[in-house]
This record gives sequence, structure tokens and C-alpha cells, in this order.
Amino acid sequence: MGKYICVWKEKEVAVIQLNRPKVLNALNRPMVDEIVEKLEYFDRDETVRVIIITGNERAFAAGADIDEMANDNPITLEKLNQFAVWDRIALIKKPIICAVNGYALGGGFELALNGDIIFAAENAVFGFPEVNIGVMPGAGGTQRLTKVIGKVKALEYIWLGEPMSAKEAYQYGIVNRLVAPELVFEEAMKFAQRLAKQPPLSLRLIKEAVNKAVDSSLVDGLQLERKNFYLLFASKDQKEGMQAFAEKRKPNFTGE
Ligand code: DAK
Repeated sequence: MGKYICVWKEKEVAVIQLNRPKVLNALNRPMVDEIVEKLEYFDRDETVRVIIITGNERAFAAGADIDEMANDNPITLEKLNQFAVWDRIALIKKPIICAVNGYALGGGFELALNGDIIFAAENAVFGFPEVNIGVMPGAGGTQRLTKVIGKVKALEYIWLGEPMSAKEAYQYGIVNRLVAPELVFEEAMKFAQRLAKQPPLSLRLIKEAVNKAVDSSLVDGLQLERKNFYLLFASKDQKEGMQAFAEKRKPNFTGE
């Protein structure tokens, strides 16, 4: 339990729940520090295979804390160097599943886009309303949204600051599953438990290779994919997986 988050484990799945309900989980700086510290802690913890980030029924997170930012200027922002903390989220190697109910706006949407898989309530609301308060997305939104939905639609949403319904987000391929609101966490957990049965080394090297595809030329991506493919042949799980196939039984993966 942190000041702004709750954490727990269900078998090999760790959960980080954002917990500032009075302000719709607005992300203040100490809260971002707590989230990143826990992500890194679970990334190192050998008993954890998958991480879920979630909020409450009203909000995943309604953005960065506007009150906290209101008096910032470029010099205070430069000195705070908050991005040094935020950028560490993209370095987490284990699968991150975001279970989204209610609002995922601004920094909340950016946090969800920083994860790997999104389960969303049918009535969830995504969006970048920063333009309405005289700024713009600052934690990856213009880049990550554009890479998924393309330039013209990204400009429309980010310029107008209009909400994107969960259904639209699903149609754009931002959201993996649309779920009844009361079932979002449960379904995300079921998926996480399935993932937790997969060989952990494969999962992390697949994540690295797929992320590379988003962010590099096909030639560079293919090189990394090949290296990771070779590397998995050094694992016990590869031997176990292929042996189990030959013996027509279920594999037992240990992460070694
Ligand atoms: N910050 C602070 N407080 C917030 C908040 C926010 N982002 N969102 C909501 N709240 C507070 C409200 O002020 C209200 O507090 P009280 O008045 O009760 O004290 C409470 O939460 C409930 O909100 P509402 O009364 O407004 O609830 P409604 O259902 O009527 O409306 C809403 C829900 C989500 C449509 C509305 O609250 C809203 O428009 N919220 C602001 C959404 C927004 O503009 N989000 C973008 C913020 S800018 C960075 C990382 C990230 C970012 C920047 C830098 N680094 C790492 C450097 C990101 C920037 C942003 O996200």
C-alpha cells in the first residue's frame, strides 16, 4: 500500500491500483513515482510474471494533476525532469495489462498506451483534452496515439480534445477487449493468469521485438527478432516446451 496506490498479488500476477478516487486518480508527481517504483520492483520480482494496472469504476486516471501543474514554467519543468521517471515505464520487460473503467484522459491515456494490452469497460472514455487547458499531450500521446490510429485521426482527436469512446478505441485497435464495466478487472485478471502460464523469457523477448517493430525499420526489427529467437534456444523452457510437444503433454515453464 502506497500513499496513492494499492498493490497486491494474485498468484503470479501483480496488481497496481491507482488510488486517488476524490480527484479521479489524477496523476500527481509522487503518485507517478510510486507507480514507476512498483513497476520496477515487480519487474525484478521472480515470482511475478504479469502486471495489471487499474483504477476504480469512475476513472483509470483523468490525467496529470492540473492543480499541481498550474503554476509550472519551463524552468521548473526542466529542473523537475519528470520525464526521467516517466520514461522508465517503457523499460519494463514484463507484460503490463491496463484494466480501464471510466476516464483514461491525458496522462491517464498515456499511461494506458504505455502498457501492452488494454481491457476496457464498454463505457470507458479515452482522450487527450490537454488542448482545452492550453497545452498538449506531453508524455508520449502525440506519438503513441499516431502510431496506432494514424496521423489524420490523431490530429482530429488531439486538436479538438474530444473524447474517444471505448467502442471507437476498440475499432482503432487501441483496446484489446471491450467488457461489461463490472467484469473488466476479472477479465483482465483471467487474461493475465493465462499469460502467466506462458514461458516468461519468450514473453519478454516478444515484447521487446514487437515494440521494435513499432519504432524502427523492418530490417532493424527483423535483426532483433532473429537475435531474440536464437536467444530463446538457450532457455530451459525451450527444451521443456519442445520436449512436452514430442511427449504430447502440457509443458511446465519455469522461466529459466
Ligand atoms: N487534475 C486535478 N483534478 C482533477 C482532474 C485532473 N486532471 N480531473 C478531475 N479532477 C478533480 C476535479 O477537479 C474534481 O475535484 P473537486 O472539484 O471535487 O475537488 C474531481 O476530480 C471530480 O471531477 P469533476 O467534478 O470534474 O467530475 P465530472 O464527472 O464532472 O467530470 C471529467 C469528469 C474527467 C470530464 C473532468 O473532471 C475533467 O475534465 N477533468 C480534467 C481532464 C483533463 O483535462 N485531463 C488532462 C490533464 S493534462 C507528464 C505526464 C503526463 C502529463 C504531463 C506531463 N510528465 C511525465 C512530465 C499529462 C498532462 C495531462 O494529463
